[in-house]
Amino acid sequence: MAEGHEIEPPATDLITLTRHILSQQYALGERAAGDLTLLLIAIQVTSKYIASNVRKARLINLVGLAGAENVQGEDQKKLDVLSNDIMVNALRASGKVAVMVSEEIEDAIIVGGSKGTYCVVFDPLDGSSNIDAGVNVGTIFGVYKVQGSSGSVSDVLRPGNEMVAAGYTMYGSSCNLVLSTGQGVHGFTLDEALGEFILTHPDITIPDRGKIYSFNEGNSLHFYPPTNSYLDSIKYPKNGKPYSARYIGSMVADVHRTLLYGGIFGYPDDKKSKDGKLRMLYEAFPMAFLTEQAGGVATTGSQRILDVIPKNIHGRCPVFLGSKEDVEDLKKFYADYDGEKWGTK
Ligand code: AHM
Ligand code: MG
Repeated sequence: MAEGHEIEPPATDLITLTRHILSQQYALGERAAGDLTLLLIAIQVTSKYIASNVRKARLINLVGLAGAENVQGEDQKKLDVLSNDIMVNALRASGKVAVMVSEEIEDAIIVGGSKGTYCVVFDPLDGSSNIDAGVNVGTIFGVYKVQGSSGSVSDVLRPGNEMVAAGYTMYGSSCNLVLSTGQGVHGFTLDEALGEFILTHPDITIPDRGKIYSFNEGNSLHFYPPTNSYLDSIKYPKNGKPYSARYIGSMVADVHRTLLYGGIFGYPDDKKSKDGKLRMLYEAFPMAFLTEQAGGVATTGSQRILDVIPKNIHGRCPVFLGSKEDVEDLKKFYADYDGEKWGTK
């Protein structure tokens, strides 16, 4: 074989997701009962099962509408409904969950008789508009610890900075699970032959500055002045090269790229959507948690996302997240912005 083309022997010490989660539990010593470990393992199984259905969707008649609307008044896709049921059943069966909130279900699910001490908020299949085209979609989740002796909705009406874990699974050309339990961000890739998530992206760190912006600029007619002025500043820079645009329309995919390559992802509030589009509990908070853990910044424009206190379980907030320097630049446009002058406050 020509020099430089030797095939590397396979690694003999794979770090699986289960091993990683267990090692984090062991590091806490006797303080850790292992409940979070079991909960995260349940989420891991749901991800494999949803991944398998997403991959086969076109072949097993899982594309298209389910014939119902969710609480947001959006048409549910068959895969939305299936993914939701997979998550609810697995989390309930784990015995570790007292409260669940799903994008697809109007009310919080209080798990009766549960001795579980955790609450899980999730979007079972985010990016539904991309499902039927086979474009990346994902599951987003966040975990809170129950505060009292039994779970109630107040346990999830808490800021994202109180989450104990957050992550997402992206169903794309590969299936990637990205997780943080507050000790950095670690990415795993599903090895389908082994049926295991393998650590492929240890300690993900967002570059301090990127070259990519990711906004749905089709909405710019409705954007407020600071959003458009910021976008102009990176498209028509006084010095240097303009930023590249990349927008998939699946938050999981757009945030995944932002974590790896840097840059800024934004879904602003605008004249049509006073709080933006993305839901706080199961979209904005988990992604803000991951972003900060990876060394980036996540803001509504005027406030740290993780400090926002949700008023209801499906509440929304504006989202700007990514590389520290890029998001700090955007924040300056918001700091200078006089909403009253523009008739927007
Ligand atoms: P969904 O939960 O109904 O899938 O909506 C959330 C998605 C996000 O993944 C994505 O960032 C955003 O909606 C895209 O919205 P738009 O199509 O308005 O650009
Ligand atoms: Mg969603």
